[in-house]
Amino acid sequence: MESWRRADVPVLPGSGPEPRLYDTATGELVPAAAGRVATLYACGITPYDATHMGHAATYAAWDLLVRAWLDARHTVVYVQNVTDVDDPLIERADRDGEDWRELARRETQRYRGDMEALRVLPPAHLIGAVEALPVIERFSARMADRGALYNVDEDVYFARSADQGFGSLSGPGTPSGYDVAEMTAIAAERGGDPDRPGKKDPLDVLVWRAERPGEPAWASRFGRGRPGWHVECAAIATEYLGNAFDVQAGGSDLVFPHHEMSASHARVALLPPGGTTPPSPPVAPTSGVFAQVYAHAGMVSYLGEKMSKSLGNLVFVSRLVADGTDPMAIRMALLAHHYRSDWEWTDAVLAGAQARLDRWRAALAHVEAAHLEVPPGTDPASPADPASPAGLVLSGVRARIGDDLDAPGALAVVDRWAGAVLATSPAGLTPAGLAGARLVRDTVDALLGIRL
Ligand code: 5CA
Ligand code: ZN
Repeated sequence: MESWRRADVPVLPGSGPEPRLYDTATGELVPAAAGRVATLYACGITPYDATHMGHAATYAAWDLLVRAWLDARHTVVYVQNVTDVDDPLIERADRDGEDWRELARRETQRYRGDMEALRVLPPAHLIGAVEALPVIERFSARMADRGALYNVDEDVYFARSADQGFGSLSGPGTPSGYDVAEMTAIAAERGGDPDRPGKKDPLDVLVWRAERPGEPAWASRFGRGRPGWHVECAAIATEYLGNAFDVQAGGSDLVFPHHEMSASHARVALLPPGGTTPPSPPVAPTSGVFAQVYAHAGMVSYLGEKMSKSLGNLVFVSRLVADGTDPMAIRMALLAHHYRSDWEWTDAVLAGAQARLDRWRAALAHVEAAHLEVPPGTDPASPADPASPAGLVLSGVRARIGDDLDAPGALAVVDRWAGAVLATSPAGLTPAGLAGARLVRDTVDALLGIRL
């Protein structure tokens, strides 16, 4: 499906450091990309309601990664799915007496607008589950050919016993360290059906759901029905990024079962026919199949609970913007929290972000208002004096973002510059200071996605 429009990204002098990310599977800080072409799969929305601050925070985090990669002179290939057919979408459409396709179309379009407003750079491929049905069927057929699928009535399940690497993202020995009992409890909360009779293992997941009356269904080699959730991402990610890619990203609610299962599906589907998965333990997730690094964002809560479409405690990007909030203040509010921490959205968070944005803009305006002239021949994209205040902002922001996307640290770097500028009397401002202010403006735009 169509992605969204790309905001301009100023090119900064020199190049940034190789960004490092915390890998959920190993607990280590590792280079996010292995080669010159950096590849990212970020799990996308289920479009049955508008983009809330939790979604926005998660996508803003991956946007920092994309921007840091571009600044480190990588070619970036970014893929995101849209779960445009799934239980919650169908349930919401039924509740509201709306066609599920129309609901998905409208909310996906609203999401595009929200991402544009927040200056989140678009993925090269935004892929809906429905348009990817042939890809998902082909991928599922590979799992079937390797003997990993079985039926419960007409529904098709993945036997996790087919993958001896199962658990390598979140199981025993990983930082999450979930045992089977914990996995079973979490699966029940997150769309799984551990108690369904007839399954070989409570943790086996649905790959193809047979048609139910009144539900959307498509013909396939598994009969008429629709795909399960985990196979959707496994199939789309490998189709567009290849068998191995750099980063899979999502909120921490996706660690298990979603990302564990997608990787498990892929290990099985990508085996040579007749093969078995490598012995366990341990099968390192860096074994060359699927994502090499797993990045997870913390949960944003509101009124004391995780912001969630199913709970309904939501603050929507589109509503705030329609009410006159500057999207850059929203983005500033998101970046004021480290992407891996859980945090709570409040009015005070937004007010603080607006004040910070105002202060940065005031600092820029203060320098511009001195009517200085940048000396002729000064190229705004030429390497700045690294020891100048603006040069220190550039290197400081680069260093903080390159270190596991430390946006709060980066904001503090810019705060110090703004404070120093605002404390300087107009007589103390210099032409070099004006060139520097423009470099800070471009740094904040290119690396943080905030336009002053
Ligand atoms: N379509 C699937 C992924 S394939 C899905 O989880 N959709 S979603 O609309 O529920 O969530 C989209 C993204 O936002 C996911 O990465 C999810 O982890 C993240 N997310 C959802 N709620 C929150 C929240 N309260 N805080 C932070 N991130 C959240
Ligand atoms: Zn996904």
